[in-house]
Amino acid sequence: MGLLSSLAHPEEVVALLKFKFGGCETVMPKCDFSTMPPTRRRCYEFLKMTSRSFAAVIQALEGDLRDAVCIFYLVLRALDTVEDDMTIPIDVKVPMLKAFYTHLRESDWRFMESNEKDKMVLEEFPVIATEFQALAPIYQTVISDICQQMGEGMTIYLDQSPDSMDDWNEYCHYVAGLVGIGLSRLFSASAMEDTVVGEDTRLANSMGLFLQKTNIIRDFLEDVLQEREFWPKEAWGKYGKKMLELSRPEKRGDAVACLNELITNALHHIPDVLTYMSRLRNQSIFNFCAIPQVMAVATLERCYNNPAVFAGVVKIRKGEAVKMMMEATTMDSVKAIFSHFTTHIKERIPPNDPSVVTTRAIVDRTLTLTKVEQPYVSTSAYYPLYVSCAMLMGAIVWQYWTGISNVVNNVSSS
Ligand code: D61
Ligand code: MG
Repeated sequence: MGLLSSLAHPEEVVALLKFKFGGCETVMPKCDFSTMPPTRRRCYEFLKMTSRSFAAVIQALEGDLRDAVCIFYLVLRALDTVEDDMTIPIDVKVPMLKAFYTHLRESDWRFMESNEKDKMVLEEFPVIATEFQALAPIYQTVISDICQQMGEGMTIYLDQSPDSMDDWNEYCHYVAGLVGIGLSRLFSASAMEDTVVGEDTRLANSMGLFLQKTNIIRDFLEDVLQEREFWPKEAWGKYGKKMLELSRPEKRGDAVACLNELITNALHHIPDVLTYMSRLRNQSIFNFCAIPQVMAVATLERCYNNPAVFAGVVKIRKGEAVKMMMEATTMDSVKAIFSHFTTHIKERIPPNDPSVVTTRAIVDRTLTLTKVEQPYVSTSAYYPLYVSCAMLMGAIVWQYWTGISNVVNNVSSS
């Protein structure tokens, strides 16, 4: 959503101006590329080219963890670019995904037949492999292990969509839960976080599932129009024979009921997400983990009970995103943001929605877990101020206008 949409939310305009004029250096210190070997600098260029949402938070990580997470991202993005490429035949794709991790220890493997937007990470894979081999052995082990497991898992869902809710959890585990588990092992291996962070795989998995389910819910139309079906049949099968039917205007009621059911399912990961983040001790790691999570809950609120999901991709405003990015730096402010958007969902639960009881239960549980002193301030709290400012502005403009018209009248009458 463009910048203009934030004009009606002055506190977002303030955040955008702060962001524009370097107010987020504390949250997102820029890293200096001048001293880096060319292959490493090229990897950070790949990162900026392939990830809108993770590039800045990865670059803000401290110590040798930053390079490890950057390479981890590029290796998995390269693997995913093979998975997503609908022009690669399945009988070629399956062995490619299963053997992908072996290329990390080679010096010249590359793939030149991709038609995907991120194909550069496959065409210049030797650059990524070189930087992988320069990482500390413990980081190499984690990245290679996760890449192997994800490649295996991706082959299971190449020619079938998730059927049951358990299948949905399993698919999201392979493509995102494993990322959370790998990152947590990297955090502990860097000694910047306790060993429990890397050992508690259930919480780490939930961090990934909350993000991936949010993406799958939001990207319904974009995906279904490319015949990519990631919504579980157990949910949409109640309303039609084909997932695409949900996009028909005459099916909007059913579609929104299915949407609310999946959002309700995703909200059940919030207690784990909050527990996971409450264990983090390093500020740069906390910001890195918290920012994608608060963006996700804001996106779920925007999608909840919203028929626009079936007419296009619903996004949160740029100003809203920047405001949250600069505020999601403590557990209390993260809880306040989760509480804010959960309250908005609660206010919009339709009494006749099939998931009403389950939605109310998880919403109330989340509101209990996110009780904090300082609420997350959004537009509504500033209304009185805005109204008086608007009136003042109006008065000034009116004065100015009547002044001009008097002069004009005088001139024209003279
Ligand atoms: C803390 C901080 C970040 C976390 C986390 C915990 C747990 C999980 C994740 C990030 C991953 C969240 C994935 C959500 C976005 N979905 C995708 O990118 C899908 O591809 C998944 C397979 C490749 C995963 C690549 C990845 C993503 C983020 C990372 C990372 C690796 C490594 C380190 C840090 C962040 C989606 O791809 C969209 C696309 O093709 O553009 C798909 O194909 O389903
Ligand atoms: Mg994919």
